[in-house]
Amino acid sequence: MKLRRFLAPDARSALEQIRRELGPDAVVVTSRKAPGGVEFMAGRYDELEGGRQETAAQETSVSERQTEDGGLVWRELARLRALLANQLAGFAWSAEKRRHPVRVHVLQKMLAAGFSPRLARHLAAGLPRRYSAEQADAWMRQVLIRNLRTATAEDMPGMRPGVWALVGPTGHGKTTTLAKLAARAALRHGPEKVALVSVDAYRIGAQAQLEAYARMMGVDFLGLDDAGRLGEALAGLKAKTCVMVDSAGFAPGDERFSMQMAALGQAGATCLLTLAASAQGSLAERFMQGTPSFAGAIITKLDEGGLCGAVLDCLMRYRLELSCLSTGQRVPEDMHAANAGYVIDRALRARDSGSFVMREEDWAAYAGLEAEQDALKRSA
Ligand SMILES: Nc1nc2c(ncn2[C@@H]2O[C@H](COP(=O)(O)OP(=O)(O)O)[C@@H](O)[C@H]2O)c(=O)[nH]1
Ligand SMILES: [Mg+2]
Repeated sequence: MKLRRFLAPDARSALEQIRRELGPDAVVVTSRKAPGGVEFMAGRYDELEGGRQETAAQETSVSERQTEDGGLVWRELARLRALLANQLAGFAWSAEKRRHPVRVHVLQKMLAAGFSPRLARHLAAGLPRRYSAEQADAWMRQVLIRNLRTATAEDMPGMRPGVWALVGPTGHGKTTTLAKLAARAALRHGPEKVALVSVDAYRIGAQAQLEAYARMMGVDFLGLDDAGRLGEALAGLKAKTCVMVDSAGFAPGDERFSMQMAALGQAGATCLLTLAASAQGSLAERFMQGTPSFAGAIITKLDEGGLCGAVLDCLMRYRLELSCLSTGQRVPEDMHAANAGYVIDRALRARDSGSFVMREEDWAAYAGLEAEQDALKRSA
């Protein structure tokens, strides 16, 4: 590894000089006071890694104790590199804010609405130059709307013949939404042509709740104790135009969820992931990464406020179609066709409150922590 010496009047200008000359991958190995300011010894990280490989090649000839010490040194260097990345990111954030205030405005607005840093950075980087903040807002809105795939009112679950199943985590509104969709299906096809089926044998009272809805609508109800029996049950429901299936709620990694999905798929059901608007991005993403067989997604509880950017972000990145929207508990009223403009405006207007609002000084710290974590991950 080649080390270079940097002398500057203070630490800040030394770090800026290092970044300018060695790039963002620089590692500071030592720093000390020197006549005329501070002296830093720094090198490039890739050269450091070269050094690490050399060490690995020589590993057979060194004692165990030396290897341990070597590990400590590399870990310490990785930590230093992460700290440096943090400081530089803080400077870079302030510089970016001075140089491209509108780009930073876009980034902040998207992050504040709950969109992922990945999508926010991507959009901010693509912002046309010389846009005012107002132009940037309109551009961002349009890009988001264009990238959200939505079903038409005619494509809402239950409008066309078929077997429709709502799946997802517990408590996000599957049963309530299914009842609303079944009510619409009964209006469209006639109540005698619609059946409500529940395969949720986990939650006490889940089937009774759906059965009560079925009675009110005058549609047939069938309760199964296992999704695996849906196929044979459907054989007895051939006369129905629409069969609406309620399922048990599970966490994304739960193998019972995968088994239920497999059984629903085998029975030919069209499965729609049902998520509350304020679901965390990590929850939505884990469902989408784990199960590629969703035909679309339904967003519920839009009336509850909260940030819906994260769910929309996942729909966009995983190219999953938004099927319809639920905006309240009333059956069947609070149900709407998917509308990209409406949900994107809602997402962009939503704000955290109290201690969760990012203040101006938090942003630089946020940028620094992100950079620090990235650096640590890369060194691991
Ligand atoms: N505010 C609001 N509450 C809803 C909405 N959809 C469902 N709920 C309520 O959320 C709770 C859980 O709903 P449920 O349908 O049982 O969820 P499931 O466990 O996924 O079947 C119930 O109290 C519902 O009334 C909605 O769009 N808005
Ligand atoms: Mg339920």
